[in-house]
This record gives sequence, structure tokens and C-alpha cells, in this order.
Amino acid sequence: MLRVLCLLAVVDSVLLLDSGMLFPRESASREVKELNGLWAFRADISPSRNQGFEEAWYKSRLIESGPVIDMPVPASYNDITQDPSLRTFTGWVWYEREVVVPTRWITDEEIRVVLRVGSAHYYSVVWVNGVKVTEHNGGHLPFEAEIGSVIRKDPTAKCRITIAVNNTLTLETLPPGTIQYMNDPTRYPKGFFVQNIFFDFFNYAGIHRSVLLYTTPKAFYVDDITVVTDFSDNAGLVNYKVSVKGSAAATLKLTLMDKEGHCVASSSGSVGALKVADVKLWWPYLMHENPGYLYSLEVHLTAANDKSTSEDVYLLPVGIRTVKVSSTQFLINNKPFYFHGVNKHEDSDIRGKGFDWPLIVKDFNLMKWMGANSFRTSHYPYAEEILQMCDQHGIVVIDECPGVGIKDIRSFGNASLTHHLVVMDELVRRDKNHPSVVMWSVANEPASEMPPENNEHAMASKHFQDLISPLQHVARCVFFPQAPYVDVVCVNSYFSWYHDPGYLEVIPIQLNTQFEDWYAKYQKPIIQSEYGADTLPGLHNDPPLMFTEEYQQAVLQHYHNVFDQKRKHYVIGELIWNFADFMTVQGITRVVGNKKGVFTRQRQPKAAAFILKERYWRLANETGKLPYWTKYPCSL
Ligand code: GCB
Repeated sequence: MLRVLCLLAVVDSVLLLDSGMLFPRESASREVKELNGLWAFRADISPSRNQGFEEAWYKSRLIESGPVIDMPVPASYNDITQDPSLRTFTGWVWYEREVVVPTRWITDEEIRVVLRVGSAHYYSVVWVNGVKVTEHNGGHLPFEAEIGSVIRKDPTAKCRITIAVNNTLTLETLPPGTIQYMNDPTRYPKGFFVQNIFFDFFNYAGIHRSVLLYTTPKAFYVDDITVVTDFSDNAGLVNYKVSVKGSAAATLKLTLMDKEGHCVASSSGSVGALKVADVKLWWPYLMHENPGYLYSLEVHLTAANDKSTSEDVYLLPVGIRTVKVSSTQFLINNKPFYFHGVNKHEDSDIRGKGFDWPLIVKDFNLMKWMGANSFRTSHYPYAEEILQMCDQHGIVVIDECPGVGIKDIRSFGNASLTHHLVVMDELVRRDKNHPSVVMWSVANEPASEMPPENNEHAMASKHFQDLISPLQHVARCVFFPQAPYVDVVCVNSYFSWYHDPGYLEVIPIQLNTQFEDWYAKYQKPIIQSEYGADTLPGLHNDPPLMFTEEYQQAVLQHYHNVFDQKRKHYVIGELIWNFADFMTVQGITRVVGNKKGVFTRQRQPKAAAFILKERYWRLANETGKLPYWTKYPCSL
């Protein structure tokens, strides 16, 4: 099976959305209050799943309309209880939390109070004290609502936040899905239905990322910042654009500071360029002894009237780097970059897709241990905190939108296209300033055999290309009819697994043919964006048999031999499927999930992890410069 995914690369954008989505950061003018912890929770198990709306559960405390249980936020709700029906629940679930808002945020009318949800899967409606403040369509990106006027209505009341989340996937969601009712009473219980999906991971649901309250000044504030960087010789360049919202006339000052806090450049005005002498470039991990160098851009807005001066301050980490693509190479800072990395999932025991710092830090330690310099956010945008870690550690990211499992012809209409574009827009708006993000992925394995005029994803690729204005290092998307819009071809293939299962000897010839054919067709560099084999840890057989640790090792070695020939020419990367085992729907090809991880779901290495570790460090030694601390492996 030869599967190709559709990629777009980097990186400035003209956005359709009319407001920014800066990550909430504390500063002299901004405060942040995290609302993570236990929320009251109830799944609407009524046959229509609509009882909550019919009875307006948001109007009073959730406990007043029925029983509630404790639900941690952030977390998927599926694996938290012992209730099998909640594990596979489809429909509306209701979350509620009462919050004590600092008095000053209420009494001071000059403060803008914003409620932000990092992500909730899939469709969300949010009320504050019974008043609807926002709704959002999409499961992997943040959304916000200004709530100051609502909480000021009754300053003495607690602030009650109710969030209803619905995980139903339709032909127009990303990813798509369908609901199928089984109406035969001789075979199924009354009202029985299933959610069909066409992708290979569990449709975890709930509030997956942090819920926050944060403040900015109200009269004016920094709404969005876009930076695009460049360099020539020793001089770095940070082109910036700041969008300011609010009524007051304000003065804008920008200061770029190095890691020690010294000012290295300054400017004023909403559009401009900062020049940095003796620039320290942002380099990927294992390409430089000091990877992930970040400057800090302080954006300072001030406005004064006769009585007082007020200000808004936002600090944005900035990595100065360039990305270019030729017909055979991927260049970061004009040097060839070879992706030796992993595909991941946001997935773990109990938490499902819920954000979890210990898991994230462990994963980064494992990636660095094995010498991975990159990963792809298969198959949806990951938490912003993960991208921040990538910026800091120099881990390069292919940033994927949730366009996965787009197989049904009915998902190829205008409504799907419009939603796809909005999601891409939200993704770029959120992630455009991360130096680690070097490529956008528009879709994984859509039905690309459809002719372009019927192919929503071809259209999405094209429209998206129109959206990203080519200020610098823009690359475009991939697969057959869309080739004009891409810079890098990414290919997923599972020779000797889904094809010719058990016959390792086909790998050299089939992989070679795959690369030669794609290169002959497009003359664009190619990444092997998935390859691998399901492996049950502890299962052994020699000679290797499928599902044993020996077989996974052998598949990898056969692939690696071909990569070593082709990387001298136009193959620019290899990303193993998958970093760790992950949960899927139940089915006859999955043994409690997909087992193609080189780590178990609990992050313990299978034998293949050591093969990759040996290889990735060898590749790094050939092409890069190891950081000074690699002399001290315990620091990994
Ligand atoms: C793929 C998909 C990925 C699956 C993988 C597999 O091509 O992109 O989502 O999990 O194959 O293991 O089948």
C-alpha cells in the first residue's frame, strides 16, 4: 500500500480570522489564572442527546439538574471511569466549574477578562453564569471569549463556567465520521448506533487542554504579532507586524532581547524590521552545539491621557532561522537538514489525549535520548506547550491539521472545504511564530485519486497556498493532482506489512521503486513520513515473524538500507510510525490499540528503539554538531 500525504511548508500568513490567538502569558499588564482541576461532569445519555439543551442545564448549577461526577481537566473523559458506556460515548457531555475571580478584575472596568479553552473535542458551547459567550467548531485548536461584561452583571456572584462538548463527527468535520443507526430489533438493542471513523486512533473526547482566564487592558491591547525572520552573514532580521485592538491611541515600542536579557535591537510602529548584529541563529537539535536559541521580543504599548498612563506588554519568544527547499534538499539556515525523527500521537493511559506535563517532558527526554531531531504532529495540531518545548530544544516540527481519514466522496463538498480552510487558518494563526514549525501538513492520506475539481483537499491546498503570503521560505503541498502546490513529497508505506505481509525481502525493491517513481514524477524532495510494523513487546521469534520484536527490527533495518542510498540524492527524511503504541477503536487488526510504537504506551523501549537510537546518533554525527552536554549522557 502506497500512501501519500499532503504537506505545505512554511510560514507567513494572511489570515481570514479577524483576531489573533496569542498564547496567554503573564506580563506587567497581563495576569493568567488556570482553571485546571476537577470539574463537575455529566454525559447527556438521553436518546436524543439533547436533554441538556431542552432543560437548559447551563441556567443553574449542573448538580441541580441531575447527578454529576468529578472529571479532571485537562483529560479525555473516556478512560477515567469504569463505565463502558462513557468510554465510547457519543454526544453532548457537560462540564461545569465555579471560579473565584479576583475582585479587581471585576471592579476595574479597564480590565479585559478573557476565557480561553486550549482545546475541547469536537464542538463546544460555553456559558458564563448562564449566558452563552461562545461556541467553537473543531477539536484541536484554542478558542476564547471576552467575559468581563457577563461577570460584572452580578459582582457578588461566583463565576460559573459551563462547557458542553460534543464529539460527534460528521462528513464535514475534521476528521470526518458518520453515525450509523442499527435499527434491526432482532440484532441490536433499541436506539443502538455507532460512530464510524476512517482513521486509526481512538476518538478521545472532552476538554483536552488547559482552561484559563487571562486579562489584558481593555482600552487597547496587543491582539496579534507575526514575525518572519531572515539573516545575511552575521546580521539577523526580524520582520514583524503587530496588530493592536482597542480605541485609545497608543504608542508601540518593540525591544528584542537576547537570552541574558540584553537589548539587541529596538523599533517602534506596528510594522517594521529589527536588525540583530552577531545573530545567534535558531538551530535544530544535533545540528549545532547550542540548539534552540531564542530571543525575546517585548512588545510594549502605551497610551497616556491627562490623568494617567496605561500600558500593555507582551513577550514573544523568537528564533531567527530560515527554511528553503530545493528539488533535492531541505535547508535550515542554508544548511541541508535531514529529518531523523518520529510520528507521534497525543495519547496515554488514563488521560487519553489530555495535556500532561510529566508525559510531555518524558517524551522529549526519550526523543532526545534516541537522537530524534524532528516529529510530525500526526494527525492533528498538538498543544501549544509542546511546540514551545520544540522551540526551546530545537526539535523540528511538521505541523499537521486534523485532515485525516477523508475518504468519503461526501466529504469533498464546499462545506468541507470551507471548514478545512478555517481550521488551517486557525492553525497558522496559532503556530506561525514557532521557529520549530518548518512545514504545514494539510491532510494525511485523503482520497487523492479524486480529480482535482472534485477534490476538496486539492482545493484546500491551493487556497491555502493563496493564503500564505510568500514572504520567505514558503514551500507547498504534495500529492499527485496537487503537486504544483507543494514543495516536499511525503510518503507513507508499509511494505512487508499491509502488503506482502511477512516477506521482508520485498522491501528493498518496493521501496526503491516507490522513491524513484515519486521523484521521477515531481522532482521534489521526499520524506518517508511513515513506515513500521506492529510489535508486541516481549514477543520473540527468530527467524523474525510478524508482531515480534525481531520483525520490527528487521523491517527498520531493511528500510534504513534503502534510505542510506537515497538520502545521498533526494530523500530528506525518515519518520518512524510510531513513537509509542497508541489507542485505536477495537477491531480485528488491533490488539488493544496500534502497536507500531518503538516505545510501549507506557514509554518503555522495544528492541527497535535501540536500532533507531544507534542510527539517529550516527546520522547526527555525520551531519551535525553534537551539543556539549552529550558528553554527559546522564543529563539526557
Ligand atoms: C497510516 C496512517 C496512520 C496509521 C498507520 C497504521 O498510514 O497514516 O494513521 O495508524 O498507517 O499503522 O496503519
